[in-house]
Amino acid sequence: MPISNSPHRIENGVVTTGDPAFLFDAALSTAIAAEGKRQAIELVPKGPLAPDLLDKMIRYWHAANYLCVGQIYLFENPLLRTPLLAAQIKPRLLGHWGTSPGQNLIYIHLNRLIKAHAAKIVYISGPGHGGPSLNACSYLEGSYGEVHSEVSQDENGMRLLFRQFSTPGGVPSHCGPHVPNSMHEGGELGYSLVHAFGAAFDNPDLIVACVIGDGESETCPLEGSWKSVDFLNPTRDGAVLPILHLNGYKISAPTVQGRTSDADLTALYCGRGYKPYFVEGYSPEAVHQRLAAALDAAYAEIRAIQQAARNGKASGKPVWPMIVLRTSKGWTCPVEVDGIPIEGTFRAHQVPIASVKENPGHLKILEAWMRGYHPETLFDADGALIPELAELAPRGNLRMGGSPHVNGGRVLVALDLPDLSDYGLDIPGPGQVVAEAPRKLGEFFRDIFKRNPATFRIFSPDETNSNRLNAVFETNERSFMAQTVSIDDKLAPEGRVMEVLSEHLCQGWLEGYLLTGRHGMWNSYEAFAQVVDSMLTQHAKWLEQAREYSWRKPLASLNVLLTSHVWRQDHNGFSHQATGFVDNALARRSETIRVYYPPDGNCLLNVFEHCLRSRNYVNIVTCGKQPQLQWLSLAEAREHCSRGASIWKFASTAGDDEPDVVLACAGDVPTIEVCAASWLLQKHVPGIRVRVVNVVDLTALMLPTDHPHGMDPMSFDALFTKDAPVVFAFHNNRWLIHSMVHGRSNESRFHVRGFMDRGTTTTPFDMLVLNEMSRFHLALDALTHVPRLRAQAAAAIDLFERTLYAHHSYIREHLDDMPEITNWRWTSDWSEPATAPPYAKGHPRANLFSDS
Ligand SMILES: Cc1ncc(C[n+]2csc(CCOP(=O)(O)OP(=O)(O)O)c2C)c(N)n1
Ligand SMILES: [Mg+2]
Repeated sequence: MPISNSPHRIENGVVTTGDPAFLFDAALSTAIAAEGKRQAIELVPKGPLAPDLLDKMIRYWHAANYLCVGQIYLFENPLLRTPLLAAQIKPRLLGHWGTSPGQNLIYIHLNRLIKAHAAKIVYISGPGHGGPSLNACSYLEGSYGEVHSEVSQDENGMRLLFRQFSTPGGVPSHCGPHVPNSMHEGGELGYSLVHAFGAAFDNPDLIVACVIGDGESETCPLEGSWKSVDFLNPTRDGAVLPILHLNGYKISAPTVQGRTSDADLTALYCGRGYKPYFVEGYSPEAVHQRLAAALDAAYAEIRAIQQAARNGKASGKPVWPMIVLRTSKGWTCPVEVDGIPIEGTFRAHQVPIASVKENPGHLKILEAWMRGYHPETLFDADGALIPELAELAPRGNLRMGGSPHVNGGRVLVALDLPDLSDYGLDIPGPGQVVAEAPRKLGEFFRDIFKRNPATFRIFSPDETNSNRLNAVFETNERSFMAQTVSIDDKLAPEGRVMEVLSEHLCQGWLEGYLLTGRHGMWNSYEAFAQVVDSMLTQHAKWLEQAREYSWRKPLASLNVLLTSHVWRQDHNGFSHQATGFVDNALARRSETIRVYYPPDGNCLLNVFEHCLRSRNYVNIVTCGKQPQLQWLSLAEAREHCSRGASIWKFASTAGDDEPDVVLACAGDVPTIEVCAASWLLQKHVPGIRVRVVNVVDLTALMLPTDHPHGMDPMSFDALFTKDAPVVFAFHNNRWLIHSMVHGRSNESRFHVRGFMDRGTTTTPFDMLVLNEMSRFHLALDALTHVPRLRAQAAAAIDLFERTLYAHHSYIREHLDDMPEITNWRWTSDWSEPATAPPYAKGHPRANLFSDS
């Protein structure tokens, strides 16, 4: 298609192509309409659509547009069989018209492409507030009624389609999970393109058409998503066809790209690796023809790229087509109402005519608008779309609403997981040796890749090595389509490890990959995972809503590993010390959120195996990557993780007597401190009865009424007793534990220590001291709450306080933690080890890669 840059000219009432701003100049468009030149103001190309097909496609488009207006306004009289009455108008007018005609247009043209080539195409609606459009298009193709049988293709079904839209007990206004052709709601704007790429990975036959709003295009995640093309391999992946919909406006202001010239847009998108096809116009005939031509060309290019790559005739990163579609916002709605321009302006964004029930003049305008689509010629006597139009839609699974890819559970195949016992870390006993917990998990992932070559990926903002998962690179590379040089490490177009320095892309690609029926995980710095708090929220909400529809089949869970966490930012300092990711996730519905704090490597393996088998959850797993003491064998870890929380007998005083104090912990670092606190207490306060409880599944602390994993009261009391004081060391903010144990026996006995946002670049142990969660603080706390032993404890209290002072001076003088801290390990004869604990057998000691 030609890319025009010349200004529009109006000569004898005919507008010739040119400056796109014309279309969005409200005054001008009003003037044209006032002259009665709304139709055919542009030169209409003769092809590629034959006149009969063009006519049918325009009428199909009218049907979809009619249904959108009906959803926003009508309560009764869906086919306007009688004059429209105020009583037939909904009392609350909600919804978004502005984006709908453009999205209907695109949908119908994709249908044509699907039919012509039996192509597998799915549709992602970036501006998902165009819910009316997706409802309408899936209703017309029949996929909507298949999953909502009451919304049948007749007058009553249409009435329900209208009534249910944005009404209590009905469906929401966005392209949520109720829409069969939706795997992306588009409520929070910005994620359409990243989802599209996630869907296309490892789906070689699929084309993901992605409609991007020009407002949406201003968001940073969308801006960042274009680079996904550097990771899309035409040999083994499908294609993404971005369709940038420049209707010129967002809610009430123009858009940056709507006001950018074609030349500048061309430079921008060419630079990003795409070849833009521009389609613009106002006359339906002209736009339909131009869009058909652009889609034909784009489709041919996609297939040519794929064929060349798959036949070995091309390598490297291809230039993929994209479409820039400039149409008028709210196209085909009244040009003006009460003298105020509507069509082609931001005022068409939501409900173009307000107060229709109250204002008879507005009621007439609405009726004229709707009748202008001639519903009596589009729908038959029963209210079904007439057969000559219905035949334009594809059939069965080729319908975009019938595609199994948008109901990913339909194509999901469980992962073939290797036997976990091959990966267990060999440990001589609790707290004797150190290891970097994620190392073995990396080996597990390596072999999952081998067994599941096209359904598993891991995503990371450039941290796979740093997070100690580097065993995956023994048999795999990082995915990369751009240029490589000889010193690059593990970089190849065939790579399946997706490394890009964008948490948005990691989260979004994974979401798209999972929503289309595959498996994966992403790993991140704990602090920077918060970059995508909002995306995680949206995904969780999607899963929560999807549960309401039994026809939506379960998806693999979204797994996040936070392994560079707050307590061990030895290189990085305060900016890297933040724990809020879990806090945000826990605000979502409990049936969807799972939060794990494995205390060591074998627990991490167990937890992750469970996460990879689970469905429809967001699993957040926090476990450090630094060398840390290891506690449980694989079998013990399995037992512990299956309980969610249990008493660690080796660290507790013998016997089943009621303890003086329960020392509880969640998190790998808090676990070390609690075990060390128990060791200190048993060594220095003979006769004390201590119980150590480790919590690996955080939500086990909650009441069963608040979370499906919540412990029943008897089990809870069996761990924590009914009345003993509990000193709880927690990885995260202390208020989280307080809120979770609310309602348990004597909840005021829980004394929690956790991260208090105190940090800097300092030693690992100093971080604990700064946040008052060191073993000494915990031991002192315990003694405060055990009056029975106060007399015997005086010397111990003095020792612990003195050691804290000594720590302060020691680290300033030696720039490292005291030997009694770094050498500490669990000993049941209470001896002080003189050397640091060794690495576990077979653990790669040498740290070849950056520690950061
Ligand atoms: C991240 C985000 N910020 C703000 C909004 C509020 N919002 C809803 S629609 C909209 C305008 C969207 O404009 P555009 O993408 O151009 O869509 P269209 O013109 O097709 O309606 C805005 C800002 C949102 N949904 N998501
Ligand atoms: Mg817009």
